[in-house]
Amino acid sequence: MTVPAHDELVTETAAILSRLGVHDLPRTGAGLIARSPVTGGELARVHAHTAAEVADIVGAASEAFRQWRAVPGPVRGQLVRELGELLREHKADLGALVSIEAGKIRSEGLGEVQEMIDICDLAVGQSRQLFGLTIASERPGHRMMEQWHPLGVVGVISAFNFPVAVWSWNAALAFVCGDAVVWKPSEKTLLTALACQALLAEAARRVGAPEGLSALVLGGAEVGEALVDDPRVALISATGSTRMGKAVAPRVAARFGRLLLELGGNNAAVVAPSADLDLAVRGIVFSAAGTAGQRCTTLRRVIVHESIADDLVARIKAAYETLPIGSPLAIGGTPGSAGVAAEGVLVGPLIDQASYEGYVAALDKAQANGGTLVAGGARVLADQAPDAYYVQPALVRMPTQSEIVRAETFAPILYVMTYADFDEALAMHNEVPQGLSSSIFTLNLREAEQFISAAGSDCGIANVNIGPSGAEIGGAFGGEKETGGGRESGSDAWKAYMRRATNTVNYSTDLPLAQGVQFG
Ligand code: UN1
Repeated sequence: MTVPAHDELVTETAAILSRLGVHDLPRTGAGLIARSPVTGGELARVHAHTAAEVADIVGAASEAFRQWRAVPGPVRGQLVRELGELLREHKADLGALVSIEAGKIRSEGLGEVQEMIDICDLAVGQSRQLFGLTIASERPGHRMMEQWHPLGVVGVISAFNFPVAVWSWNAALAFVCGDAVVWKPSEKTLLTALACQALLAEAARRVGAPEGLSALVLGGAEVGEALVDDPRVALISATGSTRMGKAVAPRVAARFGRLLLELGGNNAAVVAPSADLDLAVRGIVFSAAGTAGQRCTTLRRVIVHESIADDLVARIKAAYETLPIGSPLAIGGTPGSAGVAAEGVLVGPLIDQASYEGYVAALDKAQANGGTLVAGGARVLADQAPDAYYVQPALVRMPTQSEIVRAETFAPILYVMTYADFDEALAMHNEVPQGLSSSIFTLNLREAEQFISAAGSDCGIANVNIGPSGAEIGGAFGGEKETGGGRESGSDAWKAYMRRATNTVNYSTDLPLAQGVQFG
């Protein structure tokens, strides 16, 4: 697989950005550096905000919120409808930009934009369904009800690995719920954020939404802290590592702000003796090696019955040994070729050197803990792209679920452990600090139902005969324990972006008090 020449990548990126409404970014000078993991080279420079600028942006967003909350929900939905239309129109370019900046293979870059379109569709419908309840009052001539009101400014902090979809899950719902959004994207994916903001600005212009309703703040920890600490930000929705969550959560809690956390996962698949192994292997390989192991839902642990373990491991190993690794896009030759998928490539690069170092350190530790490397584990293409980090997905058999297995390493490493009885498998499954996604491969109805029951998987997502990654947006997305407890996207996740008011209305001529209290 060939890695494109960096200069051609830079030219293509500038052309794509311009079609998306982002023009003339400098290549040198002050500011934040945008890079591509495909080549490891620099793409452009981007303005870095100061804490004072963040405060001004939040101020403008608060002002926009005051106007926007008075716009009827279904009318607010039109903003998101326009965004969805623009995303459909620009899907090829935005998907290519995701591949360039996050290193995703072509179909996954496009898939991420599709996820944005899907949440826009959902949110537009939701804009007509922002409903509360009517509740029976104990008092005659009284009616009790609840309403959902717009919340305020929502601060969105997102990670590099879903550089555009996670923003859209939050933003699409927040806008229909009547909120303003200030977004701090990962410093590793600045260009995709600029492109989304440009598309949103165009949608806002078309519907006449207030100035400042959607804004970006770009920079490092100082910018993040300014956003997190600002009392005018009603909700912080943060996606990233558990370490990041531990830094953000106490600061927001200290000012009684609301939190929606989507943190680390350590997702497992239990593979039972009755499993359809062909299906299980396909599910496992996609979930573990797809996105180069850089999804929060990536499969990191297989807990397989001892009677089929050797067979399953041999099959995963065979699949791993033929996985095409390389540049996601076949850039080069003809202008405009950035949208062309590199033939057959299924595994793109890691995001950066630190990520590669984490992969190497985890594999060393696993082997020091008695693990056996069965497949993969090496860097490739270093001769062609010395500044990029392409690695073979690694398959490691572990004697026990040791410390390194219990930690989330954001790279393609799959640990395999065995079990003898089903209760042991469930106990091992839940015996990690994280609780995002989970899966079981079995044709045994009792095992399947037990796995998704109250006494089964303790994760926010529990699947049967599907791997743990690749959730649809219609369901609530998120997890328990160190994953942070937040829920985004479908089901009733919209309620996180609104505040609930309970109203009691007395339409009688009397004033009965609740609980039978007599006063005077
Ligand atoms: C993430 O990795 O932060 O379920 C989100 C999935 C995707 C979302 C992943 N729909 O894998």
